[in-house]
Amino acid sequence: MSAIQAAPARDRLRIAIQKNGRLAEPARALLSACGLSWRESRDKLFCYGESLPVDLLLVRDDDIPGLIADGVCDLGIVGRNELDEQGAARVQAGLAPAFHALRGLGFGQCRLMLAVPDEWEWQGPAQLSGTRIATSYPAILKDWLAARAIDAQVVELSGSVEIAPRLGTADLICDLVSSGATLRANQLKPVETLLDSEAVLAGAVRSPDDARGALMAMLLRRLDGVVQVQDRKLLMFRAEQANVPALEKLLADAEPLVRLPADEGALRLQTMCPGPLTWQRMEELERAGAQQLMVLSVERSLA
Ligand code: PRT
Ligand code: ZN
Repeated sequence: MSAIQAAPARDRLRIAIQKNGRLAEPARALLSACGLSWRESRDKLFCYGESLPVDLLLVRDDDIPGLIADGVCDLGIVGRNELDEQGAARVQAGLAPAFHALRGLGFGQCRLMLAVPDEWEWQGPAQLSGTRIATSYPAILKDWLAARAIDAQVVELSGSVEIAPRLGTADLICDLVSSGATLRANQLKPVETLLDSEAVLAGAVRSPDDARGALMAMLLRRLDGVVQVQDRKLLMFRAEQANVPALEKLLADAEPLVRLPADEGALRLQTMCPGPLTWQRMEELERAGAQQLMVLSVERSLA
């Protein structure tokens, strides 16, 4: 008998998500919004799906791409930074691609950036030849340097990358940035973006063609319905005809206005806005003639 046996067929879908950390809560919230619910096990590593045959595995984010590659999990929610790093490392090691991003999920946004000491005068990537760059993303950084024919030394660190220049172990760093506060606190400034990242739903390059395939398709459709409406707001207001062109200009990023007749020759207008509608923006609309403004959240939609 062969030592390697085919994995037994599974009819339950398995999704790996971060156990603790930045992506843990939003990942669960997103899957709940897709109609999934679970019974948690005592060890809190496995959650048995109750509403659908979809189970969760709670792990470290670094383990998620590997669990998909090995077929232990079908899907995972992980930062694009982590997925791309492990994907690039596989390619650099001569392995075939095993996983890819299926959907961007609209949370966990950050950027993988090069940051140099404040006192550097940044003249562009050519300046990097001969420098030492500290990072936890060596594979992405090596690809980026190679694409620009820059000969720099990559110093791999698993954490506290931002203090490497002060410790003298590197000249600059390549790390994740969101607010930029960590860089500022370490007298560093961002100069180049290698990757715009967010949480993604990742899956195997070869998706299952059994019952799990159908479950996956259903989940993706629900997920699209949730993600699409995540930041969208339905805006409703009343306006005089004469003010509509100015209001349309202020709402250039929104869908075309739906116009319904209102009292005294005025119009009742409604549109879907892609981003958050701040108080400031509502007051601006009011000054341009919008009355009785109302902003409503969209819960779900099926396209
Ligand atoms: O235990 P486990 O291994 O699962 O967790 P972890 O510590 O590896 O990951 P975690 O929870 O810190 O991050 C998970 C994912 O969140 C990352 O892979 C990114 O996709 C995403 N994310 C979004 C971030 C950030 N924003 C972020 N700001 N991950 C890390 N940071 C760190 C960054 O490394 C730097 O140290 O925050 C600091 C910079 O933040 P600002 O706001 O000061 O710029
Ligand atoms: Zn991690």
